[in-house]
Amino acid sequence: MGRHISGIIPCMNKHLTDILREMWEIYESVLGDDWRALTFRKAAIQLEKLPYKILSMEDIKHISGIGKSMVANIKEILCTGKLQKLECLKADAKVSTLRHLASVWGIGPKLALKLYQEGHRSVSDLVKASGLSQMAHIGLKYYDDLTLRIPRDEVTAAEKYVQNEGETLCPGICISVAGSYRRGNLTCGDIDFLITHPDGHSHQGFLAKLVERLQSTGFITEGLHGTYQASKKVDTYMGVGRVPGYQHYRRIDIKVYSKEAYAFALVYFTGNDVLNRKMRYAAQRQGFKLNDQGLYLRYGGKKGLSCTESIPCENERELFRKIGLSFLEPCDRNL
Ligand code: DCP
Ligand code: MG
Ligand code: MN
Repeated sequence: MGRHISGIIPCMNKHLTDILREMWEIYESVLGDDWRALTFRKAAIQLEKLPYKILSMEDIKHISGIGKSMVANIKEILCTGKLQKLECLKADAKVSTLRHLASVWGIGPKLALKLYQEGHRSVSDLVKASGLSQMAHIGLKYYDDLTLRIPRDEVTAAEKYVQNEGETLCPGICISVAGSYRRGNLTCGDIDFLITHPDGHSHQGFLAKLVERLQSTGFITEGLHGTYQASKKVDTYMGVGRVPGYQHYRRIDIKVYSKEAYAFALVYFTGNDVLNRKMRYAAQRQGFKLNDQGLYLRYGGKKGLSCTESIPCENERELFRKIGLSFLEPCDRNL
């Protein structure tokens, strides 16, 4: 099913989904209303998967998971070609300004609102703003490039490049790109590197060395290290870089995990986030707590304490099985 979304089969229902996607985007990144965002998102993605074009309400009768008010929205779009709610939101000067401010990497709905209240109205005058995070400064500096989607072939080139540099630094290191790229999407928002070492110890301290190397070759131009906690089994870097031979600067995430945590990390970091939420619920139903580092047995009910040692999982299939879900290929994880 994910194939449709990744653009291999064109979407038959753009007349509906463009509007639903815009509502999703406004609720999520401007209004910070995650629940409403999710209802529009689910509907958009359901309709994108349909192999036929919806022309009348008859055509959506059999689709599950679309509630009453979403049916009303779809009916309105079919009849009028528009959604009044969206027209109102777009006509609202404050909403469109917030949307513009929140288009900067590192500026979420809350910060956008604060900046708005301080009188900021455009991305170009944010350089004068005080109290921006380091992330937002990077987002501003590379603003034009970071709003662009990344074609798949450029991500492939990035993966090869970093694999090569990594191998030179630490033979046997395992580097791959997860996220939307691994789900097979034709364009990506960023490049999500996931790293481990099969020997069980060489991953330790590798990230700092890799970042230093990638900075010296000019691949990474900017970035922030996450705070490393040995207890957390993960080392993180978020930055901006440019693949040799390519024009634009891109957002880069790098995460290094221990061999034991890798299967959990691979599933989590491949996503998508809706599947991650579904997997956490499934785990809960079986009496577990699941995160990007492990699967932990709970005692004392749903909200009870969980064990500190993870149940081992060699690979993704084993994890799906242990929480009672059937395995999904990465290309089928665009839920
Ligand atoms: N993730 C998550 N919840 C979040 C953020 C991320 O579960 N709030 C997981 C699922 C994502 C993965 O991490 O698929 C990578 O995060 P990205 O934000 O890079 O998202 P994608 O790679 O899926 O999409 P994009 O092409 O926009 O980068
Ligand atoms: Mg990504
Ligand atoms: Mn990412």
